[in-house]
Amino acid sequence: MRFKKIHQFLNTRWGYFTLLTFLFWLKTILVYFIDFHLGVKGMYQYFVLLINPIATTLLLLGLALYVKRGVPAYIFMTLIYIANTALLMFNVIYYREFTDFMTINVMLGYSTVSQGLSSSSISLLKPQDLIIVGDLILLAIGFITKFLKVDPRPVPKKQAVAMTSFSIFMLLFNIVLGEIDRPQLLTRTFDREYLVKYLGLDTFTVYDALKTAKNNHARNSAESSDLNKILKFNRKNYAKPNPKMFGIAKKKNVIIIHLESFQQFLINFKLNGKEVTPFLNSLYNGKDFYSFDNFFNQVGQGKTSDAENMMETSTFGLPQGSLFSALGSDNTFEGAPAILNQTQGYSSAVFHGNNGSFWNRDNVYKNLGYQYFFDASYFNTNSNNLTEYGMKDKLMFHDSVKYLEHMQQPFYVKFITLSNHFPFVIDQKNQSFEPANTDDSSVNNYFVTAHYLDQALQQFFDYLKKSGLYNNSVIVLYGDHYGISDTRNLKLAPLLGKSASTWNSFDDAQMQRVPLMIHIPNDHNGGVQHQYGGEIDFLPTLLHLLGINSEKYIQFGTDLFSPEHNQVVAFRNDNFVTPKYTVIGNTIYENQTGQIITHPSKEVKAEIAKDRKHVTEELALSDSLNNKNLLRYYVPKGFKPVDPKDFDYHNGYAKLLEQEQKLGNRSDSLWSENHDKTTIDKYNSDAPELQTTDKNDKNVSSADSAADKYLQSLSKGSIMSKVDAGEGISSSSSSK
Ligand code: GP9
Ligand code: MN
Repeated sequence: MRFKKIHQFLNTRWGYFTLLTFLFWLKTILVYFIDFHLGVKGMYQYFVLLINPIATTLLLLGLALYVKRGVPAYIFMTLIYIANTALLMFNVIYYREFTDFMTINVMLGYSTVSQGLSSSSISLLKPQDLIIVGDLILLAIGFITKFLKVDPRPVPKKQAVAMTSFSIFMLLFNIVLGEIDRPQLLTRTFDREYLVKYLGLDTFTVYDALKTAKNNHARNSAESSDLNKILKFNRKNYAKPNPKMFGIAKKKNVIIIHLESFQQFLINFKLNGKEVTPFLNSLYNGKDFYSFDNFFNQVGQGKTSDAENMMETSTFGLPQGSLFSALGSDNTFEGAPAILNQTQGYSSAVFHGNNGSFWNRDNVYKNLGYQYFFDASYFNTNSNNLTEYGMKDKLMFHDSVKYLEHMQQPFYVKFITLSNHFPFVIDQKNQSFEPANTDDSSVNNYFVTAHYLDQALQQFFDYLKKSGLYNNSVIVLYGDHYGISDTRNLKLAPLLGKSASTWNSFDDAQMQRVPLMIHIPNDHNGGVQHQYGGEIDFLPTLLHLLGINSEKYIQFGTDLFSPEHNQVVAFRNDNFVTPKYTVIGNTIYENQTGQIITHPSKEVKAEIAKDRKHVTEELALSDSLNNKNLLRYYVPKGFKPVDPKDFDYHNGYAKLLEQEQKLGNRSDSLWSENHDKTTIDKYNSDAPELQTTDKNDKNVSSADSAADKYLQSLSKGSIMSKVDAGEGISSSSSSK
């Protein structure tokens, strides 16, 4: 009886609509769990995941409810269903290869960074894919056997409109749920994975299409006069190198260490009489580092990614969102790794314990010219080793050595830490600092994770010294942006000896200072530098230290060591700081007193007006450069535009070994210098996870096993014997 009723319902239009909606929901959810790794945590996220395919499915299939005639309505609805199934299927296959979702540019074949699906993709099909397409066959059988029949009665228009309205409501509800868990999900677009996790594949695809259309529009409006304005500004803005510093680190390795959420106030700061970061303090107070105490972060919503962009391209992030996410896949960059490679033959790599797709790094790094990207997939990511955003810092540094020691020198490498990230949690066994005692737990714990990072750095530096890298490398430490937000500064104020009641925007602006510390090998003339500057100034500074003139590149910052260095520091919201003043909107504060200048003199007014003009101009020109992708029209003399297709971040480890092998005794890696032996024994780490690593842990060997397979495919016996001899590719993986 019951079955009959259901059968009858299925043979109505609403019945067919319900059936297709249910089937699509079901297979999407199965795919979420079987094929995608969406990092879903907790009940709330599971709930959002379970409902996220519903709204768009109702909306799309609901379009067919407006078609009056029976057969066309069924055909239309089924075609929508097939198209949506195809989108799901292609994404599953694409994900197997790239651990990422297909963007519109990839689908249309316009993407310069990653290929779409090719004929070889067929080999990526798995039997379980029947879940995705099997129902189409069943539906066909249903109609052929007349189990399913076309209902000729049209759906009343009112009902169709009601369904459309309901699905739009659902969609908005879904977006709100996503935004609650991950504020600014749509404006900042951290990661495609997040968009799919919260909003579903369809919404992600539509969102991506809209974004792509907007970008294309901006690009198409580019004119050559736009570039001329920028070139003019660039010429005027250029600060020539300080002859005392130019080239003093020529051909040395460059090791960049990105200190997550690390603010300058932590340096030399004592909490309850104890230094939070004793190791960094020792570097800061010594002469081996040039340390800047008036260096500001200038990030916008793109946070870490904005900092990376400014540090390595000397152009600003965008006024909204993240440049890496929004434009990074397709823009032309003239980034540090490419410049160093082309001028002085540097190799390059990034080490970071999070998924490669976060902030779209897996694509952007190719455009920056990075040869290797060792992301989470290269590390042992068993849950014990992870904290909120990925591998704990102590482990990331330690486990990177395995790859680092095979890099050809000179190298330009970047380590991106992440343990000191909001909400600043680290497991009990890694806590060795008393938290603060305010009523805000993230403020309290900030000191605990900062201390952990400090210890991680100490252990890494100890290795750098023992392995000889310290004396052979420029080492740069910088904080990317604030850890304590403006609103939380009120809680922090008393710890800094200030009162929350008098705390104001001037104080917030001063808190944007972050460390910049530069070690130049065999130079002991460092110490604290007081000139004002920001992240945008780093690249020209570095290039000059390495003996590369920055003049021909389009850069918005200037060399911090140059006597001509411009000390006006722009924030992304047009506010700015100079050595004398802090300007927030129309309010001018005097830095020395923190007081508002209510009646500025003519001279002060003129000075501020000039600085303001500089700030608005550089931000606007940088935006025009990036939004219109103007660097594609500007090729500095001798610079070869980067072709992202030259880079593929799979099998990085094996590729390093292969190259080392090929170079033979011309190899300049640390491993080769160390008589073909590892240097990891020089690394002393107190990380509890390293003492207890389970040798049988399957994840341990994921990178090894990939390397292993790759090497086997090259069938170079000699490399294999080298790998087997000492590289620690576990026997379990090499037997695969
Ligand atoms: C994640 C990390 C954090 O990979 O770099 O980025 P953030 O949230 O600081 O921008
Ligand atoms: Mn960050």
